[in-house]
Parts: sequence; C-alpha cells; structure tokens
Amino acid sequence: MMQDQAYQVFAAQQANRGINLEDVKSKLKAFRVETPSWGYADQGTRFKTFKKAGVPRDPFEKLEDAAQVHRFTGICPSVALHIPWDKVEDYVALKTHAAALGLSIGAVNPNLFQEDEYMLGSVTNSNPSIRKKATDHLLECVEIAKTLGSNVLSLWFADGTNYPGQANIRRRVQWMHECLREMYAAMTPEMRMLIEYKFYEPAFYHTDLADWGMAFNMAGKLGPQAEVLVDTGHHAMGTNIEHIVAYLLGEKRLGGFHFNSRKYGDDDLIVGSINPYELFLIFYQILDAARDSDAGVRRTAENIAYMIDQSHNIEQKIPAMIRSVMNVQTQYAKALLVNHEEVKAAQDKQDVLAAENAVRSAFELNVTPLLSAVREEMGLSPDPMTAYLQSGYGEKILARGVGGASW
Ligand code: PSV
Ligand code: MN
Repeated sequence: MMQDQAYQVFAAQQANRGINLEDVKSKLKAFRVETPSWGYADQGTRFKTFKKAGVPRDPFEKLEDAAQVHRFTGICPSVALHIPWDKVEDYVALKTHAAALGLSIGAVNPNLFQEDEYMLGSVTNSNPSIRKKATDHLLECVEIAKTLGSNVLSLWFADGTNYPGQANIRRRVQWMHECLREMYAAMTPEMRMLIEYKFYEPAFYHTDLADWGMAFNMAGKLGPQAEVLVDTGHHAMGTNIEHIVAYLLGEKRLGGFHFNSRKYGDDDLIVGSINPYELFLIFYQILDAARDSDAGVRRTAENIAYMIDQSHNIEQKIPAMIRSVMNVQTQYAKALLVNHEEVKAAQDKQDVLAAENAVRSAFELNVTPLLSAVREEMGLSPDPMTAYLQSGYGEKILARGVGGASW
C-alpha cells in the first residue's frame, strides 16, 4: 500500500475510535527528547571499553554528532552535558557552536563519582573538606548552566557504603541535604534541580538515594524547584515504574526521565528494546495527568524533561541514538492514541477488562503511517535511520580515527 493510502486508512480508523488526529500530530511535532553528550563517546563496562573509529574527540564534536540525530529525527534540539567530561575553557564558545548547529544545551550533570576523594562519598562524606569540594563543584555547575543558558541541573550520586557499620546512614542524608541546600540557594528562579535515584551500584550495601521515595523526600526538603528524575534503568526487577510516575505526577514532583533499558543489572541498553509496553504505559500515565483537573498536575506533566541516558558499548553510537529516539517517539505516539474517555467510562462502570482493553488496544496499533506523515509534514524523511545511514556522515567521521573521548 502507498504511504498516503496507508495514512488515509489509519486516519479513518482513528476517526472511528474517536481520536482527534490533528491534535495527535501537533503533539508529536511539539515533542522533544534530549540526547546525552556521553552517549556519543566511547564507553564501556568496568571490564572493557571498546574503542571505535569516528568517535568525537571533544565536546564540540559530540555536539556535531548530536546535531545529526536532530537533523534526521527533528525532535532532539538539546544536548545534556556532564561536567567535567564536557569541561571546556570557553563555555560561551560551546554554546555558540551548539547554536550554529541548531542545538541548545540541556541539562547540566555534575559529576561527583570519578575523583579519588569521593571513594567513601561526595556530599555524604564524613570529611567536611571533601563535602566542601563536592559542594563547590555543584556550585560551579550552577554557574556553567547560567553561562550555557540551561535551566536544568541533573544530580546523580554514587554515594553509598559497601558494609554494615561502614558509616552513619542518617548523618549522611543530613550532610547531603546541607550541600544541596547551598546549591539550591544558588539557582536562578527559572532553574530546576532534578534528583535521580538508583538502588545499587557502585555501592553494594546501601545507596544514599536508593529509590524514588528518598529522592522525593530530598526534593521536598529543598523546595519547589527540586523534583525527581526517574531513570528507567534504576529499579529492581519487576518494579512498576509507571506507578512511580503516576504517584510523582500526583505529588507534582516528577521533573524528568533518563530513558534506557536494562535486562539484568545495568542501564545502558537502547530504550524500548526490552520492554516497549512499559514505556507506553509511562506515557499513558503522563498523558492522563495532562488531563487532570488540578492545574499543578497538568503543569508538571507538561514540563517533564525527556532525556536519554545511554552509553553505547557495542553498537554504533549515532544510529543507536536515532533508534532510541524513534522508539520513544513510537511509544509516545501510541499513548496519544489512547481514548481516555473510553478508559474513564470503563473505570466508572468498574469494568476491569474493558478498561484494560481501552489502554492496551492503543499499544497494539501500527503507528508507522502516522509517524511517516508527521515526519513528512516536518520536512523530514519518513525513515530517519535509513536517511542517516545513506547520508555519508558515518563514513565522514571515520577521519577522526580511533581514540575519541571516553565519556
Ligand atoms: C548513573 O548510572 C547514571 O544514570 C547517572 O544519570 C549518570 O549521570 C549517568 O548514568 C552517567 O552515565
Ligand atoms: Mn541516569
């Protein structure tokens, strides 16, 4: 079937289901996904980093690769940075370079896990001079964000202990709060602090911010500009992530996502490659909250920072990022096709099977004709992956050689 014909059939089906397709298309055009600078670099596990030819050698080249993802998907105009992985002499020059590529700088991620002093903790270290060093770095990142025009600071702490009795757990939380309070006070009113949690790694006995509840509590103690960041790879097996998402939306504290997938114990697989239904259900909860009668809940749902957090160890990095973005976009498109009135009617009747069917049936739709139409209306190829692979960019960057940035 011709693409146009496939779209006409799809549009007729959706009209029958009571879906306003023009509204769905405009939401798809407005949707934005941020990619991480470190996703373009050479990365590995603690066992091995495989060095690839063509990997960017500095933050400027990372932005050039990110610009390719935006060029072919049309929905990735911002790039998250990690400091000091992306430390440069001149941040204005970096910002100017980004703008020339049609990009802006997104979240600034301080890094408190790669210096020897942080072995026993950064903001939770019992040594006050190490806590001061960590706080100074957080404050430095606020200043960098100001220079770059970024309003999002994403915090993840590797802090934790490996043995019972190693440290005073309650005291560590207080120290963290003291450090973050200083950082919070330095932020402009437009800035948001997104607090990420992870239930293990690199610490194996306890992690200071191990789950959403601890991050939520810390955000609450800091103030309204602090919110929770849900990294989809940071949960125990079987955790109902969409439940956490719904809860945080209800509390108006969901700030953003780090999308990725995991099967066992790491978080670097391409988002949507393992459990696309989970991703769909996350978007279903968000879109449901966007219809809430509480304006605060609606605003929270609309302000979510959607970011990818992946390190591509064995796969080609730019195509891996394009695949990730397309997977996110596909599940978002499907969630936009949920008929919420139908779900609500079934809920009101306490008809469990009808309610479940109203949600799942949207997931089962083929949205390829819809996404092709949207991309064409945005002036893009309907097939971003093939368009990128045929562009010659992947071959051109081979001239960079082997030995690019390792973060
Ligand atoms: C930690 O696993 C994490 O998810 C944090 O967001 C870090 O900033 C990022 O990964 C580093 O790769
Ligand atoms: Mn993350």
